[in-house]
Amino acid sequence: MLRTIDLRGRAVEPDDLLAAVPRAAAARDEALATAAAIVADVAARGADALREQASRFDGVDGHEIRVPAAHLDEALASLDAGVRAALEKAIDRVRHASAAQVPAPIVTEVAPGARIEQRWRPVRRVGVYVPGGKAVYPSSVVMNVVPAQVAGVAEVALSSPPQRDHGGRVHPVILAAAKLLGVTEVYAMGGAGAIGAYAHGVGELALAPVDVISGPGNNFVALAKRVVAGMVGTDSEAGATEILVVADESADADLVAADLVSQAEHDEQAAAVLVTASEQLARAVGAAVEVRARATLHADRVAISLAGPQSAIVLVDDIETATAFSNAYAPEHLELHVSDPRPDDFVNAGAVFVGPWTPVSLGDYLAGSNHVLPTGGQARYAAGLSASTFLRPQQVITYDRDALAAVRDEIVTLSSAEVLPAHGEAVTARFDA
Ligand code: HSO
Ligand code: ZN
Repeated sequence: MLRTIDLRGRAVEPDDLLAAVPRAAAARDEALATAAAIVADVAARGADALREQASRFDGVDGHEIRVPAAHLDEALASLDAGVRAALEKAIDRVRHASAAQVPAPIVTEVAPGARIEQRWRPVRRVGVYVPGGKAVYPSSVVMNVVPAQVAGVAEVALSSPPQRDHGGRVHPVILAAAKLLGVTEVYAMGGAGAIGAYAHGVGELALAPVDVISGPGNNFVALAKRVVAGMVGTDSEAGATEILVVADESADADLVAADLVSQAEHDEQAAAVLVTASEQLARAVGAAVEVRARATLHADRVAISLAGPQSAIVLVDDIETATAFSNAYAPEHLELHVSDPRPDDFVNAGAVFVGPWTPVSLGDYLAGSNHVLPTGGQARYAAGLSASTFLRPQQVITYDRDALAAVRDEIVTLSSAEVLPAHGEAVTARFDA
């Protein structure tokens, strides 16, 4: 089901490679207009708009949008003990890694008495979005909330769509994970409307506007984040999952196949790509994928994802071409199954998984790294979620008299050149007395 594209023996440009495995069509203008209308409706009509949207999109009527504390307590009390223990281990590891990644303040003395300090300031209030459509991801609660807490964010709110099968409540495992992390401001709202609510606030729900919205979501959620981007900070877009494996003849074909199938199970639009110079490995992976894809629980979804134009086995001449391909493609997840892995060469990837003992699904749950990563080629310029998503570098400047005197003339010269003499006068005034 995974087609093979043979690009060996010819000079290939990155654009040719990208055309060989095109990603699912980019968001259409029409969807952007719909997302904008939903956001505007929430801005204008608040909770009434959210109730209507829940009825229309989630098939839920008359639910409580603001989740009562008792529902969170109940959910945590009935959480399976094994799931709780696994979540706690994931929380520990993500917290450990995220805390170590918070940058320290840096003081630079650019001249005697001239001091610039850069400090990392957390935003005050964050709205986390956790999807609840095709699958429910309590692991995404961990991946969003923990870095925000570690960054020092004072208020973290969480929202997820109301579930018809759960009497209009948020999925109980999502509620339990929130409670486990001490998040008590939770809303049963989903899609673009939830993003609008976070950006504009909803008086009736006592939902104050947030400073940053984070979390993955469907196309409408991603587009709604673009709509509100001028008002609030947002994380990078995490859309349909992608895995790109670069492998050589040393790779275990069955493990490569297992990892490709693992990400294909997320979504029909998910992309699973193997790039290799080994024809033998390509054949072996193709066969192993066939076996695993048929046997797995979500075989239907996996088959669509693997048969789609976005998934393929790509044969190239050498590891250099494979590297160039990966850098042009900028995958969300990159796995290196080669005898001499060189992760430093792979500059554009949301996260890099090195060697046979580091599958993407480890990173999805327990590695301690974050699984909310840029998709759709955004890894060329965007980063995955981390404490930095919720931190801003701020410069604190302190000059003493002599340090200012030492640059007084240059300031006057530049202010005259810009015909902004009052700028220069603000400096000379300090020495006139
Ligand atoms: N692979 C997904 C994250 C996830 N997997 C959550 C399982 N649960 C996107 O990186
Ligand atoms: Zn996954």
